[in-house]
Amino acid sequence: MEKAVVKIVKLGGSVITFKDKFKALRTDVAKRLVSELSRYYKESGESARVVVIHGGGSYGHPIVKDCVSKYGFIDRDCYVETADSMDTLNYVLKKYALAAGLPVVSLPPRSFCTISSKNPVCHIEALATLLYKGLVPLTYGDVITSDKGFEVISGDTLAWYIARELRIGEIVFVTDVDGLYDSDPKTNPGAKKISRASIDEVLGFLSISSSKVDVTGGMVRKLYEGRVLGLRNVKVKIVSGFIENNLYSALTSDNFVGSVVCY
Ligand code: IP8
Repeated sequence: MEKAVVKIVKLGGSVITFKDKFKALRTDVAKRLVSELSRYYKESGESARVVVIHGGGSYGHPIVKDCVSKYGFIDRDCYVETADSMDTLNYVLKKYALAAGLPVVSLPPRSFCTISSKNPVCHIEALATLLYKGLVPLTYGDVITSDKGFEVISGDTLAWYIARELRIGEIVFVTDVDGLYDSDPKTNPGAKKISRASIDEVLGFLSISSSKVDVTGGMVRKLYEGRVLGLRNVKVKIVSGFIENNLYSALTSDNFVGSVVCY
């Protein structure tokens, strides 16, 4: 049997939820994205494997933000409330994925990751075993224990970490933007879209941007993290999740609405 191609797909929280509306799911978008994943999975047969990760959106970030602004840290109650809320979001997505025929298995990171001296340490053996048996591990940004107490692990961090450990060559970040630009298109009408570039070129363009309720950072951190973790020979696709069939196109080709960043 030929070696399977493994891809990681991170469904951004701002695509699958309404970020400004507490615990509000974009039901149609979420259902469509898992259907596109399912189509890719079924058509690829044995030749493709996929790990799906989702973000927190309005099920995770506002809760953490609230308790960090009140107490300065994530306390036990906040940990439990965030974990419960993330499980709720995960449960709904899992059900949509199963209904679409995608054989997902949920793996909450709080049960296999911790943070030690600021670094995530994840035991991904079970995830890898499920993946290579043809199932689709479904994991997510979560609250996890750390040597300091409780912290958040972003779905982006998980994506990079799993890619590095399993030597995965492609990560697809499904986002609410239609690609990367050399400056902010909201404030600069002359901003040019970057269709394909190296990570060093991209980091030269992008400046630090912050989002109101995103406790784990924005696009710069997303892309920079892969470089910090020393990823090499990885193709990263930044894909708009709001365009029908765009995720499917990104999974099957380089012809999609978005940007490709080479590590
Ligand atoms: O949205 C964060 O995951 P992300 C998850 O992938 C929580 O950054 C619990 C805020």
